[in-house]
Amino acid sequence: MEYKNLLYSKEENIALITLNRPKVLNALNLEIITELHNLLDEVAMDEEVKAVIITGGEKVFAAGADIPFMLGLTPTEAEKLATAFHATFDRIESLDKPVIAAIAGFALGGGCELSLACDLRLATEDAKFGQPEINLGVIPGAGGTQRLSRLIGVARSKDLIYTGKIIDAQTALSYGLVNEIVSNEDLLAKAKKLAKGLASKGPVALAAAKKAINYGIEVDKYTGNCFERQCFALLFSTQDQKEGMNAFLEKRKAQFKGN
Ligand code: DAK
Repeated sequence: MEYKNLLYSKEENIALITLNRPKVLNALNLEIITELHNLLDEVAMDEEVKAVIITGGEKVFAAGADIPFMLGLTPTEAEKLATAFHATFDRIESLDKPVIAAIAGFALGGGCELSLACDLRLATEDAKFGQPEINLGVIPGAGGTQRLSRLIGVARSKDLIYTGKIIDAQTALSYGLVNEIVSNEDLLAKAKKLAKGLASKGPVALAAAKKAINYGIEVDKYTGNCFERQCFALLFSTQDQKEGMNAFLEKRKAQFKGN
């Protein structure tokens, strides 16, 4: 499928999705969000793909939702837009493959929220994060109030969302908002290396780990632990479990097949 606002390529088992609206710093409108959703559906069905990278390229991740696009929305239209954003970001979370956000430059507003839906975040030294919606008279509308507070805690989320302040990569790292800081030149190479490492793991076990963490954090610990046990038990029906444990005993690298 052709995408107007996205670049898409596959390298071995890795899917690389690049936001491609450079003139507006990859601002997110309904069209790019819908395209991203469709592409994620495509990636979900592609058995060759074992890990996904979402990036905005070398200069900017995304400067937020498209402000001119939002300006004249009625509440009903805003709700429709919010539903589309939520559906796309939920699709990242429900994708049974790990998704890495490779972030250079600004990840603001909806751009920061997009990164929050990903499993892991790599950021360049010059990356900047924030939820500046308050300065536009609104609040984060694509899951930011929920995902940010789950990831970095309520106090820091309130600080970012109430003040609209922008933080640098080091601060984001200290908050646990990003997993690692890398140099600008290394961003894509590091993201690919990480993705390839994940692609070599058992895909069924990785998908189970993602589900157990993502669903488990939404429920009480007892329910989460019950769910974890079921995911764990189910993995004993896979060839990958036999392969992983036999490989350990035979002192060789496991060759997982995803079944
Ligand atoms: N939307 C549209 N265009 C944008 C944009 C944005 N968010 N951010 C930048 N641009 C455009 C600029 O207008 C400019 O276009 P031209 O003037 O050249 O035509 C071009 O990108 C380059 O930007 P600048 O000239 O401003 O570049 P600078 O390097 O000087 O500044 C900046 C970079 C990122 C600091 C600045 O552009 C900026 O402050 N941008 C806005 C950041 C922001 O406020 N982001 C939050 C947007 S609100 C919802 C879903 C989601 C959300 C809300 C509701 N529902 C569906 C209901 C989320 C809301 C947001 O994300």
